[in-house]
Amino acid sequence: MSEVITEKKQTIFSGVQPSGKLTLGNYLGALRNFTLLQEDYNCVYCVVDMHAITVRQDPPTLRRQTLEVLAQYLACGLDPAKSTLFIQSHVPAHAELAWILNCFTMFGEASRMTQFKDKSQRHSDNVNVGLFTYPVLMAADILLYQTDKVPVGVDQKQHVELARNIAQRFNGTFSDTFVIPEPYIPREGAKIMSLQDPLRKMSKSDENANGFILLMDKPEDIMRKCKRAVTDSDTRVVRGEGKDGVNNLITIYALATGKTPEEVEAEFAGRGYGDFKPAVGEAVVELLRPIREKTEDLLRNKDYLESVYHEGAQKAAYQARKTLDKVYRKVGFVQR
Ligand code: ATP
Ligand code: LTN
Repeated sequence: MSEVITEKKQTIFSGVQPSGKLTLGNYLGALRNFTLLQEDYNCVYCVVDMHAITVRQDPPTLRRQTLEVLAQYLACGLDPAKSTLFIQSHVPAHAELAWILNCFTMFGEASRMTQFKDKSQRHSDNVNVGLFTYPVLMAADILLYQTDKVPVGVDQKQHVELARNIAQRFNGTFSDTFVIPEPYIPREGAKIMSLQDPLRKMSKSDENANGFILLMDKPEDIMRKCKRAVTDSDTRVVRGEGKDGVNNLITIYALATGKTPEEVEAEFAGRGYGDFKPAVGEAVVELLRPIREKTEDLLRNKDYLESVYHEGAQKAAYQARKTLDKVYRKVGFVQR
């Protein structure tokens, strides 16, 4: 008797905050991989608006940015027929599971999260409890979908590890309930650095707009920012210690053109930064052009966006509810 073995696809979950405009760092560290993964995995991607309000947001702006992130998911190639795309606040199970997981997270381990330490320094006038329990909500996001892999930039690795610890603690206390997730961090592009301060990560909340490139930046702005990028007093386009600015530009150029860093070094051998920086600019302009144009188109079609997030929330809620029901039973809540 012949037997067809169909392996169950593994599940991927990730999210992006609508806390500003997306940068080239968000794209190369996260969104680009979301798209690559959707062919081989069961993918669930969320716009995490509930995470965004851990720092003050202007409500109309938050609403607009939430749709912008969804449009950018689609513009980067995510296909609602293949991946589940939704808005976090539309699926109440996220908040519900987060509460339970709060009771399985130790105060000490939450206190060690470096993002909390950074953000509470940067927003010292608003160190709210939500900012502190942010990683627990993130664990709920991940664990609700029985996620195997979480594609993120390297700055989120510690949060995924916390989600693993919480899942293991819960499974150990009761019995196997959650799949233990793993971070999925790209080899290249996991931490794109600021163009103005290459020792800091490129961040959309940087006060200096020359430090980041936005997916929606106009070509002339991208060219200007690349030409002004901070490099070093050496002139060679090679990677090396202390050449953080150049290392970063080589990574960006390599990812934008599909070349390896070695090929980039060979291409610019004997040529200086005066040639290299505009070439990086042009490569980024071409990489982002179709994404920007597609996003602009989609944002003119609110009905379509609405149909995507409605359908996505329905699919997500079904999966999430299955896990939440199991959790409620295990902790001893009376069935409704
Ligand atoms: P902020 O910059 O305001 O702190 P953020 O960009 O880190 O916010 P998100 O928008 O939620 O926060 O991040 C979405 C994804 O992009 C995450 O997976 C994160 O790891 C990744 N990411 C963010 N910045 C970079 C970067 N500079 N390089 C690579 N990946 C990044
Ligand atoms: N904290 C993440 C955003 C995020 C996320 C998630 C990423 C919220 N929930 C679940 C992966 C999986 C950030 O990038 N700042």
